[in-house]
Amino acid sequence: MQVVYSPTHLAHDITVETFMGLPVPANEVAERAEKIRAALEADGGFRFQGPTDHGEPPITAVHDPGLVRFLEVAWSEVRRQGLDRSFLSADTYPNRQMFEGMSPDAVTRLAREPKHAAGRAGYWGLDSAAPLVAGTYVAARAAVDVALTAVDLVLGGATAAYGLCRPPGHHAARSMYGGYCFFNNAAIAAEAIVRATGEGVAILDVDYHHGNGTQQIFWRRGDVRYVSIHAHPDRAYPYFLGRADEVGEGDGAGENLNLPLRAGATNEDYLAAVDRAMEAILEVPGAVIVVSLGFDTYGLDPIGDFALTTAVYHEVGQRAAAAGRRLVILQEGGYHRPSLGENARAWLRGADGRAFDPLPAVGFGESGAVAG
Ligand code: Q9C
Ligand code: ZN
Repeated sequence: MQVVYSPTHLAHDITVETFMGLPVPANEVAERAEKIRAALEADGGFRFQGPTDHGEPPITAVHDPGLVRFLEVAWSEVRRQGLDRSFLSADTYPNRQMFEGMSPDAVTRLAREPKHAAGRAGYWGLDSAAPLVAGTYVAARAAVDVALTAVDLVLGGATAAYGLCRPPGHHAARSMYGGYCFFNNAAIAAEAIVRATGEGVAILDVDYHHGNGTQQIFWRRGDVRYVSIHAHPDRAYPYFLGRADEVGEGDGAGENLNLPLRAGATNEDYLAAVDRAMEAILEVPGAVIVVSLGFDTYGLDPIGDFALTTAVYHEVGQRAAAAGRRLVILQEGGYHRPSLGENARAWLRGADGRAFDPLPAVGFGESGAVAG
């Protein structure tokens, strides 16, 4: 399988995030992508290439140009405004209730992008867990190019391609960043495929978290079906979206499928959900599936509560490929650094129809890791 990777992700050099107001060691760190790269290189069965520059139009095809401009200038604004910080995180968010009782006209007039960087970050941001640093914008742009280069490979005839995107993307909505995500790599990829082929696309999101951004972007679209397996929002980020009754509206009615799972979900629970998801994907025409691939479903993940093992990733990769459609596989989350490389190898070898044997040197005592 072809892998697209760019070292530019290293510029998004994050060490701290905040969780419920407290600074904590960052989860979405550069080491994640480097672990995956090292494991795929050691495997020997993957061919690496860099991304090609696709410019801004594919991004503004799904995102508000205002979001792009904010992310581009945010760090220079932090400096220009003399803010003594190593990262930008919002101070104030425009809670909907701030404008309660005001007419839609008044809200449009008053709820505008503020001047102060701490307010601008709140205007465009969802949460305080996505710190923005000096190199965030170039890294997020490179992640988009990685995704679009994987699209090019698949539209050029490859059965599957893997984009090692970092930062991830599926929490980023049309006009909002958040959840470690800045641009929605998977949504940008899906939209590029629709525009290039004139065909519908299905998105399979197997990150532990609900991809609220991808759901929002395609909510009213009849040509992009979004199917997600994730932790129930009653107990997990992004809290406000991800329930089974969110099915889309207008042309998109029935095109959104959320499969929320309980805490402690097992390999068996998970594979049952994967089968439902693939069934829904095969109902709609289209030659390509975009996969939002997260490994925060792993049993040892520090922010997830599922119980999946490495063996199940190999199986999920196989079942995704069994649809007989071409796969654009894009990296989302996954925060247990020691297992990321092996889990990615297992998934991608499964998608390639190859057996998976753990690399003994990097195993860490998990039973049941051998499959196929
Ligand atoms: N205690 C992705 O997996 N909240 N984003 C973390 C940790 C934000 C996850 C709370 C989680 C965002 C792409
Ligand atoms: Zn996640």
